[in-house]
Amino acid sequence: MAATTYDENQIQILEGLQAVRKRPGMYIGSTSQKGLHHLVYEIVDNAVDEALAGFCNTVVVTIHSDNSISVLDNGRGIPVGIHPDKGISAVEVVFTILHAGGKFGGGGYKVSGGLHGVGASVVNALSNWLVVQIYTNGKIYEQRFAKGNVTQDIKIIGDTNKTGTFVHFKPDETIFEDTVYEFNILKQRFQETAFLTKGLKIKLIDDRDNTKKTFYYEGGISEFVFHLNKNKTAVYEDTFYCEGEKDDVLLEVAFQHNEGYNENIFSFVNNINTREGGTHLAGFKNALTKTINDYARKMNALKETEKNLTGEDIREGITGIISVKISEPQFEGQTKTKLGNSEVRAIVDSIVSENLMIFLERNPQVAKIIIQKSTMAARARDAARKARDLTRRKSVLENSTLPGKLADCSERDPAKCEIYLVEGDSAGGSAKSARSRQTQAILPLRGKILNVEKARLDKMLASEEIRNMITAFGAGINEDLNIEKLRYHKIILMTDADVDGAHIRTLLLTFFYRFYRDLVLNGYIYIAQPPLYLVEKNKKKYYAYNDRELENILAEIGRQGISRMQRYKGLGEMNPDQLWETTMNPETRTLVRVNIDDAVAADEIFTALMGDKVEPRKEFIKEYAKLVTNLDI
Ligand code: TTJ
Repeated sequence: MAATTYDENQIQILEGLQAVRKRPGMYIGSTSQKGLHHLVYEIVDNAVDEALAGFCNTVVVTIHSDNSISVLDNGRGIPVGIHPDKGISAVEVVFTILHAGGKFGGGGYKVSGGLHGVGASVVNALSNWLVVQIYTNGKIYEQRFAKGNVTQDIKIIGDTNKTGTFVHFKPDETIFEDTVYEFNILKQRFQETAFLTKGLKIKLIDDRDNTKKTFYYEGGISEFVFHLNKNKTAVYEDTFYCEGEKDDVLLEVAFQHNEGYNENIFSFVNNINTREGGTHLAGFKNALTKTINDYARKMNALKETEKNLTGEDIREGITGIISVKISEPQFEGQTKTKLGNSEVRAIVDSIVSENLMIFLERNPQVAKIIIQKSTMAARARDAARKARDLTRRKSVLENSTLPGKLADCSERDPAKCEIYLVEGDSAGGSAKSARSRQTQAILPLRGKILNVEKARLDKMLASEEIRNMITAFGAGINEDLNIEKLRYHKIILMTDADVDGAHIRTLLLTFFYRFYRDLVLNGYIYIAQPPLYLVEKNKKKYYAYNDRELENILAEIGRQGISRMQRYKGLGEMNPDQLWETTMNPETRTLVRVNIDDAVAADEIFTALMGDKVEPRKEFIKEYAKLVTNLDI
């Protein structure tokens, strides 16, 4: 009887993992670089869970020379005994049954887990080989797999006085398009995880070039806020921090204001970045507005006749983190990164309200600064509103007269319309003659368009380039944004393939991230991919979009008899026909859709480059020169 059950289970397991290998994208999003890195997060998240449960304080992630990955923790170790239902070891269950992670052990939260949170079995299925070792009961246990199949049953291979789990795997190169790990991508993620899991040490080792980084933050998200504000000038020293728990919702909040005008609040649920916010963020915002106003009234900083400070004014220049851990998160929204659990709102609201009032009473200096800053923001906003109502508002946000520079398309269905934002008038001219008039609109942008870092929205509206974009899009901006009115469902950035082009693209992405975030989340923003090289041989033209492609083309057609080889410096060097053929023709072009992570990266680069501190700018340019070019997506 037991044997029959085992067989049936075996068949189910094989079918399950086979399904993963057949449609990997369904389980890890994609098989590109992103999916490849996702495998590491899936494994590390298990160790982080053990840390959150309080049994582990160190995780070591190693990128080996062959681009295999190992993850070691010092937790209790995955149970090595036979699983009661399945008749196989718990280790084997974890690595061969879909969604098995955290199903046993009971108690505690299964809180982490990436966007997909699919578990170690998916990593196993997509690996050429995987070795797991468990250090427990004085012994080292080991089991091996290949493409998800057991190749060595669990066995004792030695003695140890440690406890922990070690997993070493090599992603299957027949499944992943890219099998080279990037240190900086993993570094970014694990630094964030370390900030969100205070007291956990995450060590990242790159054996390919002996790079090492260790992330450990005793102060957790307080240090995260400090880190985010490091290129800015804080207006008070003590970061607000609180933690609390109610009805199985764990909460941590930290914030600090800086001299700038932007609101930068990052929210997380179970260590997952909830880019679209949700009930936890709403609860926090409500508590902040209410408590600051209550305090200001109590202290007579707001007179009876004066109006309340608005949330927007209070959040001007704020940098904050809100992190909740809940056992059954419901994710909603365009990118499934919006927390939907309604009970969380009131819990966050009450914990923050209570702690913030205590903080303000203990730190009257800080309270005073926040109130003053908010009052100034309110005045500036009021003045701007009045000016705008009189002059610009109508013309900019409600006016339907399209900008003179815009060559609009004739189609009226936004779903079929695209607008190219083109760097420079000359490339703009080429694009205008090249385009398909029915569906493609062209808006040329001149020079460096704006400095959104230092400007409030009202000041930005003074820029003609900005006003032209807003009017052309036809959907308002920021809080007034109405996506239904958007005139184009593809907004395509087309800039030169040089440093200036990269800069303008960064500026535009930052602009969209800050003022048109919903368009980014909806996937309406794209980046055109003009070719980098033209090779001509026997009157035939070949275009290469990167160096590798150029090599491939040269290898294929041979280097003899080439009549022309050109490296394009700007779009202006292409005639309209070439521009159409290579970059604008919907049948043949490639567009890269901008995702929210690209926009966040642009915003970070931009803050460092344009913020008010000089030193970080120098540092940044040195350290991240490479990244700026990488952002050329
Ligand atoms: C489960 O409940 C009993 C004690 O051990 C718990 C557990 O599974 N702990 C655990 C799992 N610690 N570390 C892991 C783990 C670490 C890595 C790197 C990979 C995987 C799949 C699990």
